Amino acid sequence: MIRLLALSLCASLAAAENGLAAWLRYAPLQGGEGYHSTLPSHIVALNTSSASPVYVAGQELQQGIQSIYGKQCNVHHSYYSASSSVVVGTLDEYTKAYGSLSTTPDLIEDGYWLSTEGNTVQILGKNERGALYGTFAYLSMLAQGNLTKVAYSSNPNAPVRWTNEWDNLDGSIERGFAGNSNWFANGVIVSNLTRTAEYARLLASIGINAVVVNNVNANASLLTPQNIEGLGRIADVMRPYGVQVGISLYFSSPTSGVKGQANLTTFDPLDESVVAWWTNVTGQIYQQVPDMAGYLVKANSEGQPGPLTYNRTLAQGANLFAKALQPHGGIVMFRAFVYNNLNESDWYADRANAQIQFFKPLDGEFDSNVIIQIKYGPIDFQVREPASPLFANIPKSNAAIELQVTQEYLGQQCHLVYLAPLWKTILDFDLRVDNESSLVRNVVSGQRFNHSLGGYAGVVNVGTNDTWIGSHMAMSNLYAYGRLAWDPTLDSQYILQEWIRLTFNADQSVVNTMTQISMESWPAYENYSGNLGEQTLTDILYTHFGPNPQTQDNTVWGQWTRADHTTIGMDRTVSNGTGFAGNYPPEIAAMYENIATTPDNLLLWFHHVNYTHLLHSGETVIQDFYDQHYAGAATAQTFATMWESLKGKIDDERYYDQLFRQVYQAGHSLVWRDAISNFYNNISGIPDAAHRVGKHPYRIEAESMQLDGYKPYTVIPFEAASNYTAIVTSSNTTTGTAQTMITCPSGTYDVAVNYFDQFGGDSHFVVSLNNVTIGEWTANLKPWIGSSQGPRVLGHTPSIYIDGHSATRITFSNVTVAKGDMLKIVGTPNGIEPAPLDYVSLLPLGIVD
Ligand code: GCW
Repeated sequence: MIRLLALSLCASLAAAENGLAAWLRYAPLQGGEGYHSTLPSHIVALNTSSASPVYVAGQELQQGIQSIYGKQCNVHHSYYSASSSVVVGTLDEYTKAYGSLSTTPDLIEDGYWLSTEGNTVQILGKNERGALYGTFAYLSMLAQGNLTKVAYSSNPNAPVRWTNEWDNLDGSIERGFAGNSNWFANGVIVSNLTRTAEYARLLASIGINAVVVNNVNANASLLTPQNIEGLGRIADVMRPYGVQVGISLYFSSPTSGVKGQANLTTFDPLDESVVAWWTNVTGQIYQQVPDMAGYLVKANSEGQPGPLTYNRTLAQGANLFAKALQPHGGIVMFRAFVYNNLNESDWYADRANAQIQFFKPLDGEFDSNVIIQIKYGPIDFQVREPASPLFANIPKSNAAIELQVTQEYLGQQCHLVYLAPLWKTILDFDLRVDNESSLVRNVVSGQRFNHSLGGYAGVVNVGTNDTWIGSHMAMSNLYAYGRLAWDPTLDSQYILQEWIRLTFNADQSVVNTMTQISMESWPAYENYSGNLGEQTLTDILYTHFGPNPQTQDNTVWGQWTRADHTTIGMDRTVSNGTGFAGNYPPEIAAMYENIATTPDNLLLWFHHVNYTHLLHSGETVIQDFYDQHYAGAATAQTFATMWESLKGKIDDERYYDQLFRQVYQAGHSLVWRDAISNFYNNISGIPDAAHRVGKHPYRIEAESMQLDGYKPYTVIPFEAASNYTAIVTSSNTTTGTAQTMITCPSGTYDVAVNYFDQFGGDSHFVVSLNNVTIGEWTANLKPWIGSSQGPRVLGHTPSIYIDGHSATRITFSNVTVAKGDMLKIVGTPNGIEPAPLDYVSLLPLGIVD
């Protein structure tokens, strides 16, 4: 039971809360002075080298205790006798200095022992890194005002707890929504690595032990002597935090003409010259980075080269690197994300089967330092997927799970989606291999199939933005990722509340409000994007951000829904479909094979059914689609209003930044709701029993207004605009006016305007009633480009089109409107953006549509 200091509730609202300190703010606790006698007076950090994690631990303790409680402690680096102290070091060093503990804690690599009982706080690691982890655990308690007496050991669930960063050498980040790379620019590694060190510190505090610094879509020129030297510098700044560097490799590097390296005519993994090339380059890297963690390889996937070019197996490809790394103690993370383009007219084709087809036959052929890195679901980081069956099919191989902290398909940090509950559905899933308990988390820890290697890879994609990944609230996902990689049995809400107390404060209403928003966020996003196992339904051919369901089908990418006028869903049964369900062990295969035992939330993932098919809930598929999309968007509206209750309870800087995002999300969730509902309403022809879809009594369509200098515009995809139509100015230089007389009863209304904010122009809009302006704005929710950033900037991938990504709502509240008033909108185009407008809603207070 955690006892929090009563006074911690009023943690001070510190200035300059830009997010950079994340959960390591060490915010002063008001009244902290009263606890000085309970806190240590001396810090003993048993290492004198300033580059060692134990030394860093000493500094952190000093800084934390000073900052949180205002107590100044001296740091000593060897045995020191004091009546009250905290000693941090490896168990071995401690024993040498202070003698044995009465009972030796049972520690594995990276594990720690933390005791706050008695006069001396002991923080003892199996290794230095463990000692630092224990230090952060202790500081987390202190920062939460938790001074309870504890004595426990903590060991990581798995040895591999890495992040993957999809940073390109030019400084851009694939699927990054928070600015440019902190470590690459213009093809080389930057000289100022301050943020890189700060990132390592954050990662150490949640138990992450390595960072793969470059994109899996790798570039051979990472391997120039200059860049290898740069990797050494990155490793040097991360090492004091116990964070190792790993790199992604481009499989055909030997033939890529890498400057300063030999250029071969083949990259065949069995060719001796290729083996020698990689052995040599690997040696060069270990010269600069003696503790390099290893390589990450994406081969023969999405256009990347690989061993299949030479008719070699993926195992032969992986083992090429494994052998080069083996003498140095490095690991190969070999990605299972391998698939070919497919033809949708083949009913039996299924991208979800690809991993099994490629990897299952190779089980037993991978070297012992290869880990197969498997995305949590068989497709690609969708809002809901079943656990990848590959976890059950390669018992002789080491396995790791790949999670995505960056919200590529889940709102790109512009929608709040707390991901821990999603990840837990996979980690806690029991695959029933050999009819025995086979939780995914026990497979990746190595426990289930007796492997010493395994673990976690989290795609984070931090950028130069102060918030690290693009929004303050999204950082709960990075925190949760680290905490779950350490201990996947932790509860999602428990982790979240720890994060809230550290990142904001412990005020009960702050904790409760943020908890409610976060815990409702994934279900809400699932409901308004793609429920019933229908995937995220975003635009998979363009930005992966807004709605565009038809992009799923008629492509070679295999993320099909197979929706037609009467039916929808992928038949993945063995009896009549792609056979995917049969990839699971028998108990699970039987569950998914049978429509009656398939959970509703994965129905369309496994079965092709009529829109009128009845769910377990008793509702039809189509009606449930409508209902859930309305329910999800309705929930998203409440996030903004709940957030408003935090005014004055957290710092203004982060309050306003997140409020801006919640308002944006509330508006964009309606875009999602309408787009998906209209799309399926249109294709199925089945009306919404609740008469909502396509019926918007409060809306005035822009195209139905009296237009001058504006003209109607047919939006593609049609469902991204109300009534499928928007208006745009007649040219990119002429101002347009749309007006209409108000026919609704006089009263007070919220006036919502839906417009499109394209990339490539900042149009200006003025809304007036009888020529009295009620609001004006510029459509410039700009995405981050280059290094320009700002607190009111959205980080999602931009769209140059009038579509579901650019569709945006702005609302002016409590406007007095009289019947007969003239509502007028004047739009001034800018750049490529022709001041596009969709509709105006006059909403009686309390109504959102
Ligand atoms: O889903 C796709 C992403 C790509 C990514 C790929 C992968 C790095 O859209 O951006 O490439 O997955 O995971 O390899």
